[in-house]
Amino acid sequence: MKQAIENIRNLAHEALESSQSLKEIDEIRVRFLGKKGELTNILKQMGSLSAEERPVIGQLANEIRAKIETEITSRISQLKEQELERRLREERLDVTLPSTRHPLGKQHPINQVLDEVKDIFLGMGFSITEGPEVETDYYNFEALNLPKDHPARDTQDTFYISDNILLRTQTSPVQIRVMERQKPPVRVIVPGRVFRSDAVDATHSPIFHQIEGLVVDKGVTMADLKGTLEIFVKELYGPETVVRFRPHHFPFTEPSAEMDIMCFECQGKGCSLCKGEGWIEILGCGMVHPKVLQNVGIDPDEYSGFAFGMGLERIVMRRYNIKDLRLFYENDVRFLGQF
Ligand code: 2U9
Repeated sequence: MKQAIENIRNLAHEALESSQSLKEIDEIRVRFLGKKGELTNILKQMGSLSAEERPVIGQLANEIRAKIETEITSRISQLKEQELERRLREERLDVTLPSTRHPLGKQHPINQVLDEVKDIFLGMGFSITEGPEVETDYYNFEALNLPKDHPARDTQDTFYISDNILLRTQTSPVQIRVMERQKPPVRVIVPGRVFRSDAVDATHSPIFHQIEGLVVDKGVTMADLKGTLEIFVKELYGPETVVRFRPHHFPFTEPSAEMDIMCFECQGKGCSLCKGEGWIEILGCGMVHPKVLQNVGIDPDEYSGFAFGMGLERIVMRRYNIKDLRLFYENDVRFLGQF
């Protein structure tokens, strides 16, 4: 029996040495050490031994079992080590290899310029406010000195949802809401989408973006308006930018003006960018109409204010000499990827 046990040790050793998988090792363990394993079978015959032989064989058998188990454990870690090395070898990442480029998305050009404009006005102490796109006739028109039958209403082809509910045609209703809930001083800019049932073409879209601004306080003058807007365009287009104000009319401001900058393409000589004008219209502005202040319970004899509004797409188109506004919405990555 002693020899048989020695044989088992040798057989187990050889089998483990040539084993190539954890599964194989497990089969070897079962074959030799399992309930019906060869070593177990031998031990079952211990009854046939003499009293002096039994402890010797017993001890030898336990030694061999321990040896086989130790060899199984080390063979398992050996195979695992080899597997790891193989994977490290085969899965070695050559970081110098060019990776598959995942084109990174970019901020939409309109949002890029919007953030620039926001930063400029935040820098001048303005806060940013937003408001509902679905508005009432009162906030979008009445409160802005555009009574029901006012002709200017027609200039703005409005999406009416019902008699009194519409999609806002400018962000001004938000400023009305601000003045209702916050007494002067007020110093806000209001960016957002506006809606006009214009036919889509190279310069018109039923949805576009505006930024409007409002300052209301004691003693606010046209000079404050001109100074503030001049700083704005010099920040946006550069310190050498030349501006001019042309008298204009808006129902919600009096006096009103439109502000142009000298064309940065032709320095005023006239070119395709400025359509030969030499000047590029940037925004409309004016002193808040006293009626508008009264509509929100602000006494125009005590307070005054200025307001302005600009179309964002227009600003971006001028900056990048983009001729067709539809490019902003068609999500053509060849176009968007340029910014
Ligand atoms: C209040 C009072 C006055 C906002 C203003 C403009 C002039 C203006 C146009 C720019 C291009 C609209 O997108 S556009 O077509 N807007 O020219 N907007 S003054 O005046 C206000 C706003 C709110 C309470």
